[in-house]
Amino acid sequence: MRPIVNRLRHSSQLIDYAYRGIRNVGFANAARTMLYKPRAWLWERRFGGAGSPKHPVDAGDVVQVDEVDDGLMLWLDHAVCTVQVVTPHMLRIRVSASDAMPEYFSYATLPAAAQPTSWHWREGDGQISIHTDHATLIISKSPFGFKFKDGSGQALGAGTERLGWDQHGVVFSQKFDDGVWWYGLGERAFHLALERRTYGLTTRDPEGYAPGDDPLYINIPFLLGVQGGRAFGLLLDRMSDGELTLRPDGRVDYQVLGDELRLDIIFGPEPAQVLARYADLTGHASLPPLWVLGYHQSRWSYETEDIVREIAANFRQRRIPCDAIHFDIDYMDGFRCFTWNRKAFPDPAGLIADLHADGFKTVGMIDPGIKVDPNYDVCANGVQEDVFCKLPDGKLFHGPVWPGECYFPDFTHPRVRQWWQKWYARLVDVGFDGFWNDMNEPTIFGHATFPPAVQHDLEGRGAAHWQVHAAYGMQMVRATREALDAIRPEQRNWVFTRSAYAGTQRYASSWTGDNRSTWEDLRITPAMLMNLGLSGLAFSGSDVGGFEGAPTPELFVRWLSMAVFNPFFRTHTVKGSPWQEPWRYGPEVEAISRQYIELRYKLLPYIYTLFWQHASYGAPMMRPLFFEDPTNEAFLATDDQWLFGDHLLVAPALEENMAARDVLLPAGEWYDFWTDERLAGGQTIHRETPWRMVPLFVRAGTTLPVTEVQQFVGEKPNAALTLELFPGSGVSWLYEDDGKTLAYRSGEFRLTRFQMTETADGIILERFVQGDFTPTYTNMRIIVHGHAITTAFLDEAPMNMLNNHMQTPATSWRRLRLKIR
Ligand code: MIG
Repeated sequence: MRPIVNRLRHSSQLIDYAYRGIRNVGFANAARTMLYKPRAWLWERRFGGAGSPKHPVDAGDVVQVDEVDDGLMLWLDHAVCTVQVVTPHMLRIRVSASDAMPEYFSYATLPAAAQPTSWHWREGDGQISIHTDHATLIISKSPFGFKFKDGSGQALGAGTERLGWDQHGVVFSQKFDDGVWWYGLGERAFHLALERRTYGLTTRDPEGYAPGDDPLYINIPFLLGVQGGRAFGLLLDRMSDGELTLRPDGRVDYQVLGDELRLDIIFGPEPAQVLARYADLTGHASLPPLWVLGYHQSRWSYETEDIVREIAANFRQRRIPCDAIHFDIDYMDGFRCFTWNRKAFPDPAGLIADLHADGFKTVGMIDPGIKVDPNYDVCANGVQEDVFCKLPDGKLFHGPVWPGECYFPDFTHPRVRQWWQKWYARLVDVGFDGFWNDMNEPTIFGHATFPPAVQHDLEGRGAAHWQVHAAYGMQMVRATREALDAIRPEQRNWVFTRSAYAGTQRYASSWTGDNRSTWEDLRITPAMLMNLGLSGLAFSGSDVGGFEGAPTPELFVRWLSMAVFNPFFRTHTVKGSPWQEPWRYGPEVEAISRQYIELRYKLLPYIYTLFWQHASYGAPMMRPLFFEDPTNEAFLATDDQWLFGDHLLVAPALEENMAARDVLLPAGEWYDFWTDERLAGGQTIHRETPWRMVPLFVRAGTTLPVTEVQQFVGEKPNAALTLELFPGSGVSWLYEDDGKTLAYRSGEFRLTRFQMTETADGIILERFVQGDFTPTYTNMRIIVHGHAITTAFLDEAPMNMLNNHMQTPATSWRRLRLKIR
């Protein structure tokens, strides 16, 4: 219901969009798009559709059980099943409608995730049970079905209600507890706690979306469940299209094309533990270069060299920090990837060199479609080297996108990923620093994708497109990332993607695509980003100000101040919309935007540490309140505030004309970031929400590392690091390295643990350092919040404190003792 209502409400906008769409794609492409539909229909008639149609059948009973290395092999009436003990906290169940279990292959999971684990099994009473120290699986033999118990013995629902096959592939119904809270499932334009409804499992370009539209660009079939305060995870690792329904009674109905049900279950009980294990299973994100955490400015498109220069100059003249300018598709020559429109950009290398000299990094877009044009070298060479996807009759598949008819590289082929490298080398030579991969759902104009029968290599195994659909975008960004890593092996490379499948965090970060400049879109954004984070793809952001349409000054300010506390911080907007840079809304909004962007830059040491934590432990940077207490029902449902790392709580205004709002403070004590007021946690407080002061709170006991504002990362060597102390007891971390190379992997990093202890008359701060990296600064500034200091001792030497500020003579100190009033 909701999407339709939304659609109607915004129908004038949509008509406008459609009209602009035709104008943007051109009439020739509009015609090609119309012609693609019947072509696709003919192909489907000739080569078949998705899936392997089956007479409806159920798995049946267990006929025989064999123990194998790391689990059991079960023979069923109409299927085979394997149970693999992956780790003490992780089990993998595979059920296939075939005579023998097919070879295990997954783009999502890492083989190294399996650990030698002690386990045992028993048979009796019509049941088979498998136990590790932290997980139990109980299989009923007649009919076949299973249920789980976690480490505490808590049963996760009543078990399987149906497992079989029909014309849609696998059908599976599992009864979980009706009290389970569900999260994750990748990119969903819904609230954080997933509502009971059906979700599409596919990757798709919605061509603009509203809250409630589903599915979107990313398909991560991973659910995080919380039952009785204990968390578990379910990965339904299938790349083909499917559907998942969360029913009010706790039942989960799942259907997916193909023969195999594959379910990896991960136990916690802490949500953070599930996420850490999920990262071990599907891969950890790597540390991005530090500049990527600065502010990015984009639009579709900054169309000429002069415009790009003017945008860049404005940031510097107006002293609004900015690290990156994005080049959307119009920099290309007729949308041919790896070329330049020489009229608009006569000297790209010169332009980028000047931008570099001014401290800007540049990010260029690349789409998967390669224009069918024999005079275009990428196309000609690709045909010659046989890199493009084909139909079963051996003919090259082509379909219309921006450049007109396009061929598409088969990124599931290692040789094709290799081929991709030489073209990226060109753009790297011209100077692009980062890359942006779009349209990789893969999208064909006219709400279409590849026909199901298009052939893929799938690492030498061979597959039809419908079997790997969700991983096409992932393999594209994998190819891009591997290309960059081969071209610039000493650097950290960064690419971000619109489409993704489980495990994509190994290669790329993402953004939430074509949202709209509306309050309801802003309202849903933190929830979208948090659920992405609970699906392993935490490094993401939204188009600040909204993509489709134009934000009011108020909406722009609110969006920007919200996005300071998102992992990826970029403004972007659609073609034809008004300018959307921070100075377009008058001097007040400009000043406030500057203040928020400066706050982002001040917080970079803290934010960078969050990324290190994410890369190391899989914990998302934006954490739902229930990470504090998964038994708290209010926390389980809250998505208009979140924890940004261990120490900051942000509760932005996400509604129009909002003058004040309620804030849930988790247990413990908190400081108001703006006023230094010390507040008891475990209560709801009311806070005013002026444009300049997004409600922001710091946990008592925090040592918050901040740096001076720079106009871009690395503008000048940091002269000092500031430690902002919020008295209380607690541990804080600071991770530092050179921010750009891979030297940290051989020990060139510095990890500091700050242990703050509140005593009867003050606080003691101890500092423990590990690693070889030497930062550029030679002393530290210390600022104490919320309390007046009477005396200070640094390594027992008395120090002067002026207005709660002091400067350490060196960085080598170990212990700071403060008496406070
Ligand atoms: O069909 O490259 O989501 O960010 O500006 C639209 C043009 C293609 C969609 C992306 C958007 C980008 C736009 N792209």
